[in-house]
Amino acid sequence: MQIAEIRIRTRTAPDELALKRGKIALQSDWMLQLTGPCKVYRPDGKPLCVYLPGHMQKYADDEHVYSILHSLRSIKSGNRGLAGGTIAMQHGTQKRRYAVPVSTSIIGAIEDVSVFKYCRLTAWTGANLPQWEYLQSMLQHVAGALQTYVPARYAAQAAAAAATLPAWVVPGTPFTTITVNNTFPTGYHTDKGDLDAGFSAIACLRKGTYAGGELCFPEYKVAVDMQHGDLLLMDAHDWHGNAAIICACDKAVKTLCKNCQAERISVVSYFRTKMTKCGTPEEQLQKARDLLETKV
Ligand SMILES: O=C(O)CCC(=O)C(=O)O
Repeated sequence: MQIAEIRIRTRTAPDELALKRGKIALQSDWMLQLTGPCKVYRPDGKPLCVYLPGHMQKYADDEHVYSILHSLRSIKSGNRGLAGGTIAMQHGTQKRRYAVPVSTSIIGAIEDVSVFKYCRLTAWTGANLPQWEYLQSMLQHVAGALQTYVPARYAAQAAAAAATLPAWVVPGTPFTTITVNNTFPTGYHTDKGDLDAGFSAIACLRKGTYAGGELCFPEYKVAVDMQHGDLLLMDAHDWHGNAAIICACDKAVKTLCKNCQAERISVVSYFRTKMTKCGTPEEQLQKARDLLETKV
């Protein structure tokens, strides 16, 4: 594939960027929209993203892949921080901000975060192993693109994967963990917990008709409107977020549209840094049992 190379400039001052934290992207936040295959470099010469239109077409069109990803929409989380967005509520004289539960789920492996003090396959993954295995050829295709187009980042991530017990790595990939988002715009955020030297990958599936949802890098005023089957490889440590999703029935939606069924699924693949430290599944299971016993 012929791929254009673009070097971009910083277009937003740090203080202006800081004001955008958690906010939904606006059309005025970008000056350049990527429309064809390209590799974009930051002013410091490091890769920001690689846009590969249609690279995931075969998998996006696979109805079984779609039905698995679509089924995940019922899992909601209020743990996405800035990415999930917040709503303000008045409590007497005080205004507080609350996280909005959004359709986002983590599949694959995760280290000992939050209340779970042991490494594990996430609940959905453990309960849906055939579906999880079915998704793996798609994830291997994503990994192939990473290796071809961002070889140094792939090598760093593959080294981390090689230093991790195979039980925690998606076979044939340098990914431990996948986030599946369904039809909500992420507020401007940077990703946390994934490998600094690595790169993330976002595959997009679309159903129905909607406008918006562009993914924007506000520091550089660059955006991409991912279509069905597109893949974006990106440095998720740069600020990024989506524009509002306006579906065909003219509503801004934060979940799959109940009227017109417009849907945007994004599948984000990455390596979680702390997974290199996870013991065997048997050790982690014992840790979980020990913790349970101390609580009883
Ligand atoms: O859906 C997208 O385009 C972005 C997803 C994202 O940035 C995230 O899940 O952290």
